[in-house]
Amino acid sequence: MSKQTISLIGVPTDIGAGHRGASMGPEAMRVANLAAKLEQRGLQVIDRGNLHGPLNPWQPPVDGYRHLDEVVAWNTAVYTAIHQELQSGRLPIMLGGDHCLAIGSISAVADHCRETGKQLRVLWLDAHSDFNTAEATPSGNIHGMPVACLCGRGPQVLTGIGNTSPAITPDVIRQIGIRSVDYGEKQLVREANVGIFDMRRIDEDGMKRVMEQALDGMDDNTHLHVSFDVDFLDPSIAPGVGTTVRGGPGYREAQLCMEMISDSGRLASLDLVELNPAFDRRNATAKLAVDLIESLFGKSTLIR
Ligand code: 6HN
Ligand code: MN
Ligand code: MN
Ligand code: MN
Repeated sequence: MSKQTISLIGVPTDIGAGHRGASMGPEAMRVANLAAKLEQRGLQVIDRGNLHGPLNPWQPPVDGYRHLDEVVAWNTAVYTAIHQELQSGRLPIMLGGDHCLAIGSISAVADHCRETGKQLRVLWLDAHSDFNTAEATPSGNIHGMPVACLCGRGPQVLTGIGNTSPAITPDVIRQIGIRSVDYGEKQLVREANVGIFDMRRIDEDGMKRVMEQALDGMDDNTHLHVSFDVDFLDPSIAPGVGTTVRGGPGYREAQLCMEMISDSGRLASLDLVELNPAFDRRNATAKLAVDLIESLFGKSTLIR
C-alpha cells in the first residue's frame, strides 16, 4: 500500500469569531511542528500554505450575522481547496481559523462523498453545538452557526456553498463534549435530532462507551470527518482558545477519544479550529493539539 498523503491547508482568519486571534492558528500549528510529527509517523505531508481572503473589518452584526460577506468569501475558498485535495486522493487537514470555516470544509467533504458513493460520518468535537441561527444567536458570530448552516438552516449564501444544499443531514453528525448550548439553540438541536454526547453523558458512561456509540455503524465505505474545535478540551490543559468552557475532557480522556478514532481506520479529513495563540501560553495549546493529532494518526500510548 502506498503511503497516505496528508495536505495541510492554513486558513488564517477569525472572521466568524467573537475574539480576534484565531487567524494566527495555522502558523502556531506549524511552529509546534505538526508536519514533522506526522512525517515521523510514516505519513507523507504536503503543506499547501495559507488560503487568502478578506481582512476582519470588526463590525457589529447585520440582520443577525456578523461579517456575512467575508465569511462567504473565506468558506468559498475553503470549499474549493478541500474539494481539490480530496479529489486528488489526499487527506486534508484544515488548519483554522475559527469554526465558521467548517461550512466550506464539510460541504466539500459531503460533495466528495456523493461523487464517490461514500457514506459520511461527522464527529464534531466541541464544547458548543454550533447550531445557532440568526434568530437564536446571542452574538451574531457565525462560528456559532456552522452545523445549522450545513444542515440547511441559515442564509442561502452559506447553505448553498458546494453542489448540494443542504450539504448534510443531521443523522450523519455525532457531537462529543458539548457543555454550552444557548437557549434557542437547544430547541433547534432537539428539533433537528442531532446526535449529542454531552459532558454529562461522558461523566456517566465514560469516554470509551461514548466513542463506541459515536463510531458505531461505520464500515469500509465510511468517510469519517473530524471537526476538532480546541475548546472541546478542558481549559486547564488548553487555554489557547477564545471561548473556553470549564468542565471539558482532560488529557487522558482526549487521548482515548483520538485513539479510538484512529483505531476505526476511517479518518479521511480533519478540521483543527479555534486555536487562538493570543490566549495561549508559550504555544502549549498548539503543542497539545499536535500531540492529539499524532494520536489521531495512530501514535498509541498503549503498551501491548
Ligand atoms: N465555537 N454559542 C455561542 C455563540 O455565540 O453562538 C458561542 C459559539 C462558539 C463557537 O466555539 O466554534
Ligand atoms: Mn465550534
Ligand atoms: Mn464537486
Ligand atoms: Mn466551541
